[in-house]
Amino acid sequence: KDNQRQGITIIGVPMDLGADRRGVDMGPSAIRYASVQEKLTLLGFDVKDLGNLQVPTPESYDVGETHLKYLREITSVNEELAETLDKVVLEGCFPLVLGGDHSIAIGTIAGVAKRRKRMGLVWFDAHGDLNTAETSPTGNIHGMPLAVSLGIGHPDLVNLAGFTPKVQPENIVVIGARSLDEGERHLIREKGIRVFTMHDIDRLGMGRVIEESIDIVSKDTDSVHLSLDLDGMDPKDAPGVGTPVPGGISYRESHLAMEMLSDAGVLTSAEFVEVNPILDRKNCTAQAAVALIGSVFGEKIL
Ligand code: 4U7
Ligand code: MN
Ligand code: MN
Ligand code: MN
Repeated sequence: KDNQRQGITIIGVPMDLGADRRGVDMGPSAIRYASVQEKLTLLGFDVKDLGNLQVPTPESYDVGETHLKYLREITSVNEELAETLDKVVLEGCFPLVLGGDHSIAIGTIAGVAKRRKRMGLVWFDAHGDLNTAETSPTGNIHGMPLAVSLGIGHPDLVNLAGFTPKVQPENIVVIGARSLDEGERHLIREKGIRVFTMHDIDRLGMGRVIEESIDIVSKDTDSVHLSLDLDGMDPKDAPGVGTPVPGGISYRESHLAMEMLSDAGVLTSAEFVEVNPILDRKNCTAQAAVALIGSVFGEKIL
């Protein structure tokens, strides 16, 4: 693959309106502090950092409907994110989005899917993020972005960037799931989404999980987005997340996953979300994110 010549454009989205725990807005800073740009430059890429999008402070806004908290503000940030990413794609650069809570995937996916005929999606997460206002136990929008990208949810979110759905269920894989709500289980069955739970990863091994995943996300697609929620990893390796769930993907398994995706040469965009430095230990979660980003872009041991 000649992605060695490709440009990478970094965009930070210090979003914390989609989650209950504060501090995730500092995720982009923590990942930059862990030397993401230096790593990618050393790997031979042409890296441009656009800085952070502006995100409203929760203290200065009304939460709005409690089953869709901060809907207005989250919608407008995601609109701007989608427009920004559309330009990055048009320039031929690889968009690398740093979060922020996972509600930003709504805008990321809208932006990177806009010019594509059909996009594959790798959703690395402890959670399904397949809730709607009706099924969500919390009303937090970071638990809804995968449903929204499938065209299910509030019209303002679903119709972002003027088209829906952004992705077809048969081109999605969820990897690392171990905390699903009842409505999410229902939707997974109804849509036939391929979910590799921790049980599946234990049984099959990460190698086979990724082989199967690559088939699913690249079948009839012209692009593949990686949406990586750091809580997909085990909290022992990535403690700095707002909604940790024990029994997750190990540091080594997560690296294998990124290396295999990189070797397959299928990825066209990526985002790393839910890093919360306030809950972290010595920035190790942001460091894990940067190590994984290295593997995504071809870093090898030997
Ligand atoms: B994340 C939850 F109820 N399912 O909807 C919800 F458990 O982006 C958690 O994956 C969502 O971190 C977690 O609020 C969202 C809850
Ligand atoms: Mn999660
Ligand atoms: Mn998530
Ligand atoms: Mn979270």
